[in-house]
Amino acid sequence: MLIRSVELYKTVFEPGEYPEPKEREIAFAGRSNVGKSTLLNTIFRRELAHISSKPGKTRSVNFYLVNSKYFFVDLPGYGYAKASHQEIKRWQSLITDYFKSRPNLNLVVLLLDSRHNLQKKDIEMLQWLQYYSIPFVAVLTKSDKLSGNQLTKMVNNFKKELESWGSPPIIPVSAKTRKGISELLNVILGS
Ligand SMILES: Nc1nc2c(ncn2[C@@H]2O[C@H](COP(=O)(O)OP(=O)(O)O)[C@@H](O)[C@H]2O)c(=O)[nH]1
Ligand SMILES: [Mg+2]
Repeated sequence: MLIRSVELYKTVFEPGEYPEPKEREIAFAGRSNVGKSTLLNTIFRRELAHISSKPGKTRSVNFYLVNSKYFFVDLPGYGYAKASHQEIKRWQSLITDYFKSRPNLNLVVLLLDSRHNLQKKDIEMLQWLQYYSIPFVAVLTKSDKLSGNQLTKMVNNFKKELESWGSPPIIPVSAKTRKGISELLNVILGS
């Protein structure tokens, strides 16, 4: 899949305020600071997604219109250590409301840091994906920070950990080297 055009179509702060669905919708989810904005900018080849110096700041659902017919949706990052109880509640209602409301959502790209094993908050997200029966692919971010051997080891670890979650495709990526980007786009197109 080639990205021919992309625009930030709508930013949503409250549950329910979503745009009319397009042909297909792909959502990007992951812990705060996992590299979600950087990955989106790398996919788009444009600095559209805001890379925050203050983690946990983005509390909106951003709809990017790609090639005039797909929505790529940037979900708010989770697991920010300093988030208040109220912020976490708000985040949960945004995400669950989003998962419930989007008929054309057919894939979630779940970002995981290639250097760490699954975290508690990632498991929570996996439970939601399972509960709402949403297919997903696991993307291992910042793979340039690992040596070849370390990365192979982590991919195998994730493979084992994700067996009980339906053995999704696992794609190591790097925004620095563009490793895995075209493979990810092919998976998205094939979804
Ligand atoms: N080395 C490396 N750093 C990355 C990569 N992707 C993101 N980062 C860095 O990780 C930090 C968090 O990235 P950001 O995209 O803001 O994360 P977000 O909170 O998930 O949107 C930033 O300092 C990025 O420069 C990558 O592929 N390689
Ligand atoms: Mg971000």
